[in-house]
Amino acid sequence: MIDFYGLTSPNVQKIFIMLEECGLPYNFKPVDVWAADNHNPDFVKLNPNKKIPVIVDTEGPGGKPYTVFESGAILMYLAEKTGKFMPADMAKKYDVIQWLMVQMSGVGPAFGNFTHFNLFAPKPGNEYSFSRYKTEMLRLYDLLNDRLQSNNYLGGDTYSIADMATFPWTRQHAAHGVKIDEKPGLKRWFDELSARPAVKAMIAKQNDIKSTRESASDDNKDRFFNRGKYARA
Ligand SMILES: N[C@@H](CCC(=O)N[C@@H](CS)C(=O)NCC(=O)O)C(=O)O
Repeated sequence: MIDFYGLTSPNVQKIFIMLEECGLPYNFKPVDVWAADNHNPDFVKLNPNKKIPVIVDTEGPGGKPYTVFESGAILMYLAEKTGKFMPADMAKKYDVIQWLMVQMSGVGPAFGNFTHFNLFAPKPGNEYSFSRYKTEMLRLYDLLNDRLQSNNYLGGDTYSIADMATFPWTRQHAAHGVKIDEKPGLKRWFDELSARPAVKAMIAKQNDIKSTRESASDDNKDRFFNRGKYARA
């Protein structure tokens, strides 16, 4: 059994997709980051970095419980555990890992920072940061589209954890100012993945999860955004 700690963000959506794709039984355990649940000592024992997602595999290596944090590491762990969605051939496997790393180090941070400066940062006064992350995000959309014009999937011929990691970040393409009809590779891939039963299951489960994002206290918002009394600079 997998205990799966998360809420609704794209990094959590990836793990829902993988668990559903693999048909692995799991217990979802909500951690409301807008209510600072991720700072509870019991959660910090699971992830000292205080972020979701986290999984605890009660039947991990050697039959012992094993905890994994960082969504990219969780996807790789589940792929290795099940032998699914990561090619065995070394070159093909590293094609997948490279695109997984593009998501983890590029798409996630750039899209996340764009959203922060678009929706949450004070305006005016943050135009430089907004432009920097919007430019990087749009550059990455072009990169994904180019890759998907010449390959069916990000890792190459087959659907893999690289696609599962990236798809949730592209769901808000319209809000990101991207006209997906003008990006044929991205559109074909996005439409195909949207139709997968595991992706539909993830979206249905997301819609049922309650978070306090809209009603979070000013203190919890300040802690989440590293500002106010939590700012270090
Ligand atoms: N690189 C991490 C990022 C995880 C992450 O940023 N999680 C957010 C989800 S909203 C979180 O837990 N934020 C709470 C906080 O930083 O206090 C991963 O991919 O798992």
